[in-house]
Amino acid sequence: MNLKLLTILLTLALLFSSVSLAAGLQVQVIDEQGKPVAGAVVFLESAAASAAVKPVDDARIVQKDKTFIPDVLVIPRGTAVYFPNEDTVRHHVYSFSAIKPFEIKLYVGTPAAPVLFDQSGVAVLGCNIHDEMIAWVVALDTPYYSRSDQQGISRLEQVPAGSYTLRVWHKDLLNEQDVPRLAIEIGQQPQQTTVQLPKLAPVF
Ligand SMILES: [Cu+2]
Repeated sequence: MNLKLLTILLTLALLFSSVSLAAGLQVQVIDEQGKPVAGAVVFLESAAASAAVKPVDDARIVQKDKTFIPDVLVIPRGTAVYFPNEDTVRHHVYSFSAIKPFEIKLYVGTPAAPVLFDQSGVAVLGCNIHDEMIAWVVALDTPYYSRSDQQGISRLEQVPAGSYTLRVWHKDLLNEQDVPRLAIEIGQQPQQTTVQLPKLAPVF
């Protein structure tokens, strides 16, 4: 085999291997009336996705001006979350949610120990002092997730080919049963789909 042919074959091999990793999915999230829904958490679940989960570093929800920032934190299961208080008033962060009941009693500054979210699911957080403070930790059993933008568009890149369940969570969904569960096949080619959410009911 001559060198030129070998070079061409190697280039083709590299090209195809990068294509197989780069299969992307674009999802538009819309509401009952067909309007774009921003801030939805779009994710792909499968046994292989679960096995690929790795915690991320430096996940945090800051308290500033008596508000949780961000109000929705999306993390892979197994991630530890810090709760620094940047206000001068004290906060008392807690959750009664099944995946991680906890409380961090009245404090200022950053509590030394982060809270480990080792199970997947959604935890609703509040502050014992300020009733209007609310946040959600969405701990996912997959590394393949993204948030929808103002146009309701979310993009999932670098998803390995395979069979997945496409799910879309939003903080204004009434309950867990309303989270769609759609079978989807991810192949070598980029694809697009639309997910319509049932009735949304804003908490605040
Ligand atoms: Cu507070």
